[in-house]
Amino acid sequence: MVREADGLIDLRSDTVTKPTPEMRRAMANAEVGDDVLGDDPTVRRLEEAAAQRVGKEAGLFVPSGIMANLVSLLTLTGRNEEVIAGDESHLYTSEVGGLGILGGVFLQVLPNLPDGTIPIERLRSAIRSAVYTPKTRVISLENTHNRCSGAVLPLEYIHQVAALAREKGVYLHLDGARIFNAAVALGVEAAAIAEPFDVVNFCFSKGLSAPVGSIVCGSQAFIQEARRTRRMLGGGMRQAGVLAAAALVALETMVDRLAEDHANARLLAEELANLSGIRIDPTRVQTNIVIFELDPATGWDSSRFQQALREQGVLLSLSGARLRAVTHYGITRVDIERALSAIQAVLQTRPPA
Ligand code: TLP
Repeated sequence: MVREADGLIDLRSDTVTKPTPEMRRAMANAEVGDDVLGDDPTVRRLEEAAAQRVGKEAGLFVPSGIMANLVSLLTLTGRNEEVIAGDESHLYTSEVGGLGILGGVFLQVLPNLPDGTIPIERLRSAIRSAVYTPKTRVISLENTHNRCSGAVLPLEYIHQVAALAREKGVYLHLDGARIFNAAVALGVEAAAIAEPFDVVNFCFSKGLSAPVGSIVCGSQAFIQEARRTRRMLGGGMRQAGVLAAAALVALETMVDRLAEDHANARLLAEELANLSGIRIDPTRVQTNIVIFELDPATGWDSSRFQQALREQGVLLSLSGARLRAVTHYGITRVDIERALSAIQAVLQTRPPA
């Protein structure tokens, strides 16, 4: 990525990534048509390639990760039914309660452990169908788990949840916004992670660096219904091939390099652990998300610290009351070293009165 003129080191999110030169060329040259009428050949190619990549029959291109979750879950549920998800899930913490507002669908939240899982027995006892409760229709997992420091769910755990879902007759959904980070960390194909899920979403616009777009993947019959849901949400896009072209390049060229982001995140986490005033368990950092806290003895709270670092040219985001740094395309090892020096410099000062 071309360094911005202001030289900022932007670790707020992997969503800040800009399209690569190859993506821009593909966008300029994309063959397009009206995708709502089924006429865009580039979108069709993307949907097939993406579905194949996660081992599903079909895919549906949508504008965002949030719409991918909405399309998936509104298609799998009806009014007065419910989705079970973790209390740290993006679905629960960051999507404005859309399932309830738009679909009359209840979200039953269970505590996430720090590794992003929810214990199987806790899930088992939460599934319900009594006449006086909403009926559980879906269990939704997140992998990697954003607010759990980008944790990767163990494959064995996913299979245990899938066995429970099958036994109880509920669907299994994956918010796999960063599924390729999980795949690269585990050294497996994304299809191996996706296999036990009925429906899988992932994003092109995060670590894969495409400008816009996410995908919903599942069976042919499911995607046919999901297309109606997308239309209801106003998510049908016309000459969307210009976006799909970038997403295709993302899928083809940007997956393997995620290992670099993981190495940079690990370096950042290990060095942060050596700084007094920072609280972090670096062994939790498996992918590209580093979440840490400040020792109250430093006198800093996270939002003032974030502001002070911004003045040093380093941008972090907040994850609840904690600070978050996300590594991505365009962030180098040297940037990480510079960010660490800036963090150290701020820690050596006291916040202004
Ligand atoms: N996450 C964003 C913010 O909203 C926090 C980020 O910077 O990490 N699922 C997961 C697991 C996500 O992390 C996100 C975005 C989404 C869904 C939503 O994707 P978009 O922003 O494309 O709607």
